[in-house]
Amino acid sequence: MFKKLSQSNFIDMLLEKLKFAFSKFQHNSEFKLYQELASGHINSTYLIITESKPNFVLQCINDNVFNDVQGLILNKFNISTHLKEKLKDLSKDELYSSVLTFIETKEGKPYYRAKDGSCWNLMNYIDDSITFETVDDKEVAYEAGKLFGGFLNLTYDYDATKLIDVIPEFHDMFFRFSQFQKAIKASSKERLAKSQECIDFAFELKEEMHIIQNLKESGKINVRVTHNDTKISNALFSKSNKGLCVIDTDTVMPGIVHYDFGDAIRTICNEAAEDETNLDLVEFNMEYYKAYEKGFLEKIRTTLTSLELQYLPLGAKTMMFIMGLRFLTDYLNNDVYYKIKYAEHNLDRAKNQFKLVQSFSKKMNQL
Ligand code: GN1
Ligand code: MG
Repeated sequence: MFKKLSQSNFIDMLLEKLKFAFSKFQHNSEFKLYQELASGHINSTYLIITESKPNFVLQCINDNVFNDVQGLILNKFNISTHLKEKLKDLSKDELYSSVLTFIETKEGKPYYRAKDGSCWNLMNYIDDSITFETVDDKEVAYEAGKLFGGFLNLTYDYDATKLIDVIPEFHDMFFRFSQFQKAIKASSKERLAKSQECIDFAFELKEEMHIIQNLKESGKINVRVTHNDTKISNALFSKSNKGLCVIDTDTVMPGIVHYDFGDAIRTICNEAAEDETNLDLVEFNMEYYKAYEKGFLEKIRTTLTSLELQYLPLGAKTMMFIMGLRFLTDYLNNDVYYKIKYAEHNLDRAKNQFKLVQSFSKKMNQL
Protein backbone atom coordinates (compact mmCIF):
# COMPACT_ATOMS: atom_id res chain seq x y z
CA MET A 1 0.00 0.00 0.00
CA PHE A 2 1.20 3.52 -0.78
CA LYS A 3 1.15 6.06 1.99
CA LYS A 4 -0.78 9.17 1.00
CA LEU A 5 1.53 12.17 0.66
CA SER A 6 0.52 14.84 3.19
CA GLN A 7 0.52 18.51 2.31
CA SER A 8 3.56 19.16 4.50
CA ASN A 9 5.52 16.24 2.93
CA PHE A 10 4.73 17.72 -0.45
CA ILE A 11 5.92 21.19 0.56
CA ASP A 12 9.16 19.75 2.03
CA MET A 13 9.81 17.83 -1.17
CA LEU A 14 9.14 20.90 -3.30
CA LEU A 15 11.48 22.98 -1.14
CA GLU A 16 14.27 20.43 -1.56
CA LYS A 17 13.66 20.24 -5.30
CA LEU A 18 13.80 24.02 -5.69
CA LYS A 19 16.93 24.36 -3.57
CA PHE A 20 18.63 21.62 -5.55
CA ALA A 21 17.65 23.00 -8.96
CA PHE A 22 18.67 26.53 -7.89
CA SER A 23 22.10 25.27 -6.78
CA LYS A 24 22.81 24.07 -10.32
CA PHE A 25 22.98 27.57 -11.81
CA GLN A 26 25.76 30.16 -11.97
CA HIS A 27 25.20 32.65 -9.15
CA ASN A 28 26.79 33.40 -5.82
CA SER A 29 23.54 33.58 -3.93
CA GLU A 30 22.15 31.65 -1.03
CA PHE A 31 18.60 30.33 -1.15
CA LYS A 32 16.48 31.79 1.64
CA LEU A 33 12.86 31.06 0.76
CA TYR A 34 10.52 30.71 -2.18
CA GLN A 35 7.11 31.88 -3.22
CA GLU A 36 5.01 30.37 -6.00
CA LEU A 37 4.06 32.77 -8.82
CA ALA A 38 0.87 31.04 -9.81
CA SER A 39 -0.55 33.08 -12.67
CA GLY A 40 0.62 30.82 -15.55
CA HIS A 41 -1.46 27.91 -16.83
CA ILE A 42 1.39 25.77 -18.16
CA ASN A 43 4.75 26.05 -16.35
CA SER A 44 5.40 26.18 -12.61
CA THR A 45 7.17 29.37 -11.60
CA TYR A 46 8.79 30.34 -8.31
CA LEU A 47 10.30 33.51 -6.93
CA ILE A 48 13.53 32.58 -5.16
CA ILE A 49 14.38 35.00 -2.40
CA THR A 50 18.06 34.93 -1.51
CA GLU A 51 20.00 36.03 1.57
CA SER A 52 21.13 39.14 -0.31
CA LYS A 53 19.91 40.53 -3.63
CA PRO A 54 19.46 39.78 -6.48
CA ASN A 55 16.44 37.51 -6.21
CA PHE A 56 15.61 35.08 -9.00
CA VAL A 57 12.76 33.45 -10.87
CA LEU A 58 13.11 29.69 -11.19
CA GLN A 59 10.85 27.98 -13.67
CA CYS A 60 10.00 24.36 -14.26
CA ILE A 61 9.16 24.04 -17.95
CA ASN A 62 6.23 21.82 -18.84
CA ASP A 63 7.78 19.52 -21.42
CA ASN A 64 4.46 17.92 -22.31
CA VAL A 65 3.50 21.23 -23.84
CA PHE A 66 6.97 22.34 -24.94
CA ASN A 67 8.63 19.43 -26.71
CA ASP A 68 11.92 21.14 -27.49
CA VAL A 69 12.98 22.70 -24.19
CA GLN A 70 16.50 23.41 -25.40
CA GLY A 71 15.15 25.21 -28.48
CA LEU A 72 12.67 27.18 -26.39
CA ILE A 73 15.33 28.40 -24.00
CA LEU A 74 17.75 29.26 -26.79
CA ASN A 75 15.00 31.38 -28.36
CA LYS A 76 14.62 33.23 -25.06
CA PHE A 77 18.36 33.73 -24.56
CA ASN A 78 18.83 34.96 -28.13
CA ILE A 79 15.96 37.42 -28.00
CA SER A 80 17.18 38.84 -24.68
CA THR A 81 20.68 39.23 -26.13
CA HIS A 82 19.25 41.03 -29.15
CA LEU A 83 17.13 43.36 -26.99
CA LYS A 84 20.08 44.18 -24.76
CA GLU A 85 22.16 45.08 -27.76
CA LYS A 86 19.41 47.34 -29.10
CA LEU A 87 19.01 49.04 -25.73
CA LYS A 88 22.70 49.27 -24.90
CA ASP A 89 22.53 53.03 -24.41
CA LEU A 90 20.32 52.65 -21.35
CA SER A 91 21.92 52.84 -17.92
CA LYS A 92 22.85 49.49 -16.32
CA ASP A 93 19.85 49.64 -13.96
CA GLU A 94 17.42 50.59 -16.70
CA LEU A 95 18.66 47.80 -18.92
CA TYR A 96 18.36 45.31 -16.05
CA SER A 97 14.69 46.16 -15.58
CA SER A 98 13.86 46.38 -19.32
CA VAL A 99 15.06 42.98 -20.56
CA LEU A 100 14.98 39.52 -18.98
CA THR A 101 18.39 38.18 -17.96
CA PHE A 102 18.74 34.41 -18.14
CA ILE A 103 21.37 32.55 -16.15
CA GLU A 104 23.30 29.51 -17.38
CA THR A 105 23.93 26.39 -15.34
CA LYS A 106 27.33 25.80 -13.78
CA GLU A 107 28.02 23.54 -16.74
CA GLY A 108 27.32 26.41 -19.14
CA LYS A 109 23.96 25.04 -20.29
CA PRO A 110 20.84 27.15 -20.77
CA TYR A 111 18.72 24.88 -18.54
CA TYR A 112 19.08 22.12 -15.98
CA ARG A 113 17.47 18.73 -16.42
CA ALA A 114 16.94 16.98 -13.08
CA LYS A 115 17.14 13.21 -12.60
CA ASP A 116 13.33 12.98 -12.57
CA GLY A 117 13.36 14.56 -16.06
CA SER A 118 12.06 17.97 -15.00
CA CYS A 119 13.61 20.96 -16.84
CA TRP A 120 14.50 24.17 -15.03
CA ASN A 121 15.54 27.63 -16.14
CA LEU A 122 16.58 30.62 -14.10
CA MET A 123 16.38 34.36 -14.61
CA ASN A 124 16.96 37.47 -12.53
CA TYR A 125 13.95 38.84 -10.70
CA ILE A 126 13.21 42.48 -11.53
CA ASP A 127 12.76 44.28 -8.21
CA ASP A 128 10.04 46.78 -7.42
CA SER A 129 7.93 45.62 -10.33
CA ILE A 130 4.24 44.84 -10.40
CA THR A 131 1.90 42.93 -12.72
CA PHE A 132 -1.81 43.19 -13.43
CA GLU A 133 -4.34 40.43 -14.02
CA THR A 134 -6.98 42.97 -15.05
CA VAL A 135 -6.73 46.68 -15.83
CA ASP A 136 -8.67 49.54 -14.33
CA ASP A 137 -6.64 52.49 -15.53
CA LYS A 138 -6.41 53.83 -19.08
CA GLU A 139 -2.76 54.80 -18.55
CA VAL A 140 -1.86 51.16 -17.87
CA ALA A 141 -3.48 50.20 -21.17
CA TYR A 142 -1.46 52.87 -22.97
CA GLU A 143 1.78 51.83 -21.26
CA ALA A 144 1.11 48.19 -22.15
CA GLY A 145 0.61 49.22 -25.79
CA LYS A 146 3.99 50.92 -25.81
CA LEU A 147 5.62 47.96 -24.11
CA PHE A 148 4.32 45.22 -26.41
CA GLY A 149 4.60 47.47 -29.47
CA GLY A 150 8.16 48.29 -28.40
CA PHE A 151 9.00 44.60 -28.12
CA LEU A 152 7.81 44.05 -31.70
CA ASN A 153 9.64 47.11 -32.92
CA LEU A 154 12.94 46.13 -31.31
CA THR A 155 12.76 42.59 -32.65
CA TYR A 156 11.68 43.65 -36.15
CA ASP A 157 15.22 43.37 -37.51
CA TYR A 158 15.85 39.96 -35.92
CA ASP A 159 15.72 37.19 -38.51
CA ALA A 160 12.65 35.21 -37.40
CA THR A 161 13.80 32.10 -39.26
CA LYS A 162 16.57 31.78 -36.65
CA LEU A 163 13.96 31.05 -34.00
CA ILE A 164 12.48 27.60 -33.62
CA ASP A 165 8.73 27.13 -33.77
CA VAL A 166 8.32 26.36 -30.08
CA ILE A 167 4.77 25.15 -30.57
CA PRO A 168 4.12 24.64 -34.28
CA GLU A 169 0.80 26.12 -35.49
CA PHE A 170 0.30 27.80 -32.12
CA HIS A 171 -2.18 30.44 -33.33
CA ASP A 172 -3.11 28.63 -36.54
CA MET A 173 -6.89 28.70 -36.94
CA PHE A 174 -7.05 25.65 -39.23
CA PHE A 175 -5.13 23.65 -36.66
CA ARG A 176 -7.16 24.94 -33.69
CA PHE A 177 -10.43 24.23 -35.48
CA SER A 178 -9.38 20.73 -36.41
CA GLN A 179 -8.33 20.04 -32.80
CA PHE A 180 -11.72 21.35 -31.72
CA GLN A 181 -13.62 19.12 -34.15
CA LYS A 182 -11.62 16.09 -33.03
CA ALA A 183 -12.39 16.93 -29.42
CA ILE A 184 -16.12 17.10 -30.19
CA LYS A 185 -15.97 13.58 -31.65
CA ALA A 186 -14.07 12.17 -28.67
CA SER A 187 -15.92 14.04 -25.92
CA SER A 188 -18.21 12.52 -23.29
CA LYS A 189 -21.96 13.11 -23.79
CA GLU A 190 -22.08 15.07 -20.57
CA ARG A 191 -19.34 17.53 -21.50
CA LEU A 192 -20.76 17.84 -24.99
CA ALA A 193 -24.18 18.76 -23.63
CA LYS A 194 -22.73 21.35 -21.26
CA SER A 195 -20.70 22.90 -24.09
CA GLN A 196 -23.42 22.98 -26.74
CA GLU A 197 -24.02 26.71 -26.70
CA CYS A 198 -20.30 27.43 -26.99
CA ILE A 199 -19.91 24.86 -29.77
CA ASP A 200 -22.71 26.47 -31.78
CA PHE A 201 -21.15 29.88 -31.29
CA ALA A 202 -17.77 28.64 -32.53
CA PHE A 203 -19.31 27.27 -35.74
CA GLU A 204 -21.29 30.48 -36.34
CA LEU A 205 -18.05 32.48 -36.41
CA LYS A 206 -15.93 29.91 -38.21
CA GLU A 207 -15.63 31.70 -41.54
CA GLU A 208 -14.88 35.17 -40.19
CA MET A 209 -12.31 33.72 -37.81
CA HIS A 210 -10.31 32.32 -40.72
CA ILE A 211 -9.88 35.65 -42.54
CA ILE A 212 -6.57 36.55 -40.89
CA GLN A 213 -5.28 33.01 -41.25
CA ASN A 214 -5.99 33.15 -44.97
CA LEU A 215 -4.24 36.52 -45.33
CA LYS A 216 -1.24 35.06 -43.56
CA GLU A 217 -1.19 31.97 -45.79
CA SER A 218 -1.40 34.10 -48.92
CA GLY A 219 1.63 36.11 -47.77
CA LYS A 220 -0.30 39.37 -47.39
CA ILE A 221 0.67 39.69 -43.74
CA ASN A 222 4.34 39.63 -42.75
CA VAL A 223 5.75 36.90 -40.60
CA ARG A 224 8.21 38.37 -38.07
CA VAL A 225 9.37 37.83 -34.50
CA THR A 226 6.37 37.87 -32.19
CA HIS A 227 5.81 37.15 -28.50
CA ASN A 228 2.59 35.13 -28.85
CA ASP A 229 1.46 35.40 -25.23
CA THR A 230 0.95 39.11 -24.67
CA LYS A 231 -1.62 38.86 -21.92
CA ILE A 232 -1.41 41.80 -19.56
CA SER A 233 0.10 39.68 -16.76
CA ASN A 234 3.13 39.21 -19.03
CA ALA A 235 3.99 42.90 -18.78
CA LEU A 236 5.97 44.24 -15.82
CA PHE A 237 5.25 47.74 -14.58
CA SER A 238 7.02 50.03 -12.16
CA LYS A 239 5.16 50.95 -8.98
CA SER A 240 4.16 54.19 -10.68
CA ASN A 241 2.53 52.17 -13.51
CA LYS A 242 5.15 52.76 -16.19
CA GLY A 243 5.77 49.83 -18.54
CA LEU A 244 9.09 48.16 -17.71
CA CYS A 245 9.64 44.79 -19.31
CA VAL A 246 7.92 42.12 -21.39
CA ILE A 247 8.21 38.77 -19.62
CA ASP A 248 7.36 35.11 -20.33
CA THR A 249 9.19 34.88 -23.62
CA ASP A 250 8.59 31.10 -23.82
CA THR A 251 6.47 31.43 -26.93
CA VAL A 252 8.63 33.92 -28.83
CA MET A 253 8.72 32.59 -32.41
CA PRO A 254 7.79 33.62 -35.95
CA GLY A 255 4.25 35.00 -36.08
CA ILE A 256 2.08 37.96 -37.04
CA VAL A 257 1.50 41.21 -35.15
CA HIS A 258 -2.27 40.76 -35.07
CA TYR A 259 -2.14 38.09 -32.42
CA ASP A 260 0.25 40.04 -30.17
CA PHE A 261 -2.01 43.04 -30.56
CA GLY A 262 -5.08 40.92 -29.90
CA ASP A 263 -3.92 38.86 -26.95
CA ALA A 264 -3.13 42.00 -25.00
CA ILE A 265 -6.50 43.54 -25.95
CA ARG A 266 -8.25 40.34 -24.85
CA THR A 267 -6.97 40.79 -21.31
CA ILE A 268 -6.68 44.58 -21.00
CA CYS A 269 -10.16 45.38 -22.31
CA ASN A 270 -12.00 42.64 -20.45
CA GLU A 271 -13.65 44.32 -17.47
CA ALA A 272 -13.36 40.98 -15.66
CA ALA A 273 -10.73 38.27 -15.25
CA GLU A 274 -10.32 35.57 -17.90
CA ASP A 275 -12.22 33.05 -15.77
CA GLU A 276 -14.90 35.29 -14.26
CA THR A 277 -18.10 33.22 -14.14
CA ASN A 278 -20.54 36.10 -13.82
CA LEU A 279 -20.79 36.89 -17.53
CA ASP A 280 -22.58 40.18 -16.83
CA LEU A 281 -19.22 41.46 -15.62
CA VAL A 282 -17.47 40.47 -18.85
CA GLU A 283 -17.71 43.62 -20.93
CA PHE A 284 -15.35 45.04 -23.52
CA ASN A 285 -13.82 48.40 -22.62
CA MET A 286 -13.44 50.51 -25.76
CA GLU A 287 -11.62 53.33 -23.97
CA TYR A 288 -8.81 50.95 -23.00
CA TYR A 289 -8.76 49.60 -26.55
CA LYS A 290 -8.07 53.08 -27.90
CA ALA A 291 -5.41 53.75 -25.26
CA TYR A 292 -3.63 50.46 -25.93
CA GLU A 293 -3.83 50.95 -29.69
CA LYS A 294 -2.33 54.43 -29.36
CA GLY A 295 0.69 53.19 -27.40
CA PHE A 296 1.13 50.17 -29.66
CA LEU A 297 1.05 52.16 -32.88
CA GLU A 298 3.39 54.83 -31.54
CA LYS A 299 5.99 52.08 -31.42
CA ILE A 300 5.32 50.02 -34.52
CA ARG A 301 3.27 52.01 -37.01
CA THR A 302 6.30 52.39 -39.29
CA THR A 303 6.80 48.63 -39.53
CA LEU A 304 3.20 47.91 -40.59
CA THR A 305 1.67 47.88 -44.05
CA SER A 306 -1.71 49.57 -44.43
CA LEU A 307 -3.35 46.18 -44.87
CA GLU A 308 -1.81 44.95 -41.61
CA LEU A 309 -3.07 48.08 -39.88
CA GLN A 310 -6.55 47.64 -41.28
CA TYR A 311 -6.84 44.14 -39.84
CA LEU A 312 -5.74 44.89 -36.27
CA PRO A 313 -9.32 45.05 -34.89
CA LEU A 314 -10.15 41.70 -36.48
CA GLY A 315 -6.89 40.40 -34.99
CA ALA A 316 -8.21 41.33 -31.55
CA LYS A 317 -11.51 39.57 -32.14
CA THR A 318 -9.76 36.51 -33.56
CA MET A 319 -7.52 36.24 -30.52
CA MET A 320 -10.43 36.35 -28.06
CA PHE A 321 -12.11 33.69 -30.15
CA ILE A 322 -9.09 31.41 -30.51
CA MET A 323 -8.53 31.47 -26.76
CA GLY A 324 -12.17 30.59 -26.14
CA LEU A 325 -11.88 27.81 -28.69
CA ARG A 326 -8.75 26.39 -27.04
CA PHE A 327 -10.31 26.45 -23.55
CA LEU A 328 -13.41 24.77 -24.95
CA THR A 329 -11.35 22.14 -26.76
CA ASP A 330 -9.48 21.37 -23.56
CA TYR A 331 -12.75 21.02 -21.65
CA LEU A 332 -14.04 18.58 -24.26
CA ASN A 333 -10.73 16.69 -23.98
CA ASN A 334 -11.13 16.32 -20.19
CA ASP A 335 -8.65 19.11 -19.30
CA VAL A 336 -5.38 17.66 -20.52
CA TYR A 337 -3.63 20.95 -21.35
CA TYR A 338 -4.35 23.91 -19.04
CA LYS A 339 -4.03 23.80 -15.27
CA ILE A 340 -7.52 23.96 -13.76
CA LYS A 341 -8.74 24.70 -10.25
CA TYR A 342 -12.18 23.03 -10.51
CA ALA A 343 -14.05 20.71 -12.87
CA GLU A 344 -15.63 23.29 -15.19
CA HIS A 345 -12.84 25.84 -15.12
CA ASN A 346 -12.02 25.49 -18.81
CA LEU A 347 -15.67 25.70 -19.85
CA ASP A 348 -16.08 28.85 -17.75
CA ARG A 349 -13.00 30.34 -19.39
CA ALA A 350 -14.42 29.54 -22.84
CA LYS A 351 -17.81 31.11 -22.01
CA ASN A 352 -16.01 34.17 -20.72
CA GLN A 353 -13.94 34.61 -23.91
CA PHE A 354 -16.96 34.09 -26.17
CA LYS A 355 -18.94 36.65 -24.19
CA LEU A 356 -16.03 39.06 -24.70
CA VAL A 357 -16.17 38.43 -28.47
CA GLN A 358 -19.87 39.33 -28.42
CA SER A 359 -19.33 42.46 -26.36
CA PHE A 360 -16.46 43.55 -28.62
CA SER A 361 -18.54 43.07 -31.78
CA LYS A 362 -21.45 44.99 -30.33
CA LYS A 363 -19.27 47.93 -29.34
CA MET A 364 -17.40 47.96 -32.65
CA ASN A 365 -20.72 48.07 -34.53
CA GLN A 366 -21.85 51.00 -32.42
CA LEU A 367 -18.74 53.01 -33.32
C1 GN1 B 1 -1.13 29.93 -21.38
O1 GN1 B 1 0.79 29.60 -19.05
P1 GN1 B 1 0.57 30.95 -19.59
O2 GN1 B 1 -0.39 31.67 -18.71
O3 GN1 B 1 1.82 31.71 -19.87
C2 GN1 B 1 -1.03 29.67 -22.89
C3 GN1 B 1 -1.40 30.93 -23.66
C4 GN1 B 1 -2.76 31.41 -23.24
C5 GN1 B 1 -2.82 31.60 -21.73
C6 GN1 B 1 -4.23 31.93 -21.31
C7 GN1 B 1 1.97 27.76 -24.12
O4 GN1 B 1 -0.14 30.85 -21.03
O5 GN1 B 1 -1.44 30.65 -25.03
O6 GN1 B 1 -3.03 32.66 -23.82
O7 GN1 B 1 -2.42 30.41 -21.06
N1 GN1 B 1 0.32 29.25 -23.22
C8 GN1 B 1 0.55 28.13 -23.91
O8 GN1 B 1 -4.24 32.58 -20.09
O9 GN1 B 1 -0.35 27.42 -24.34
MG1 MG C 1 3.10 32.00 -21.48
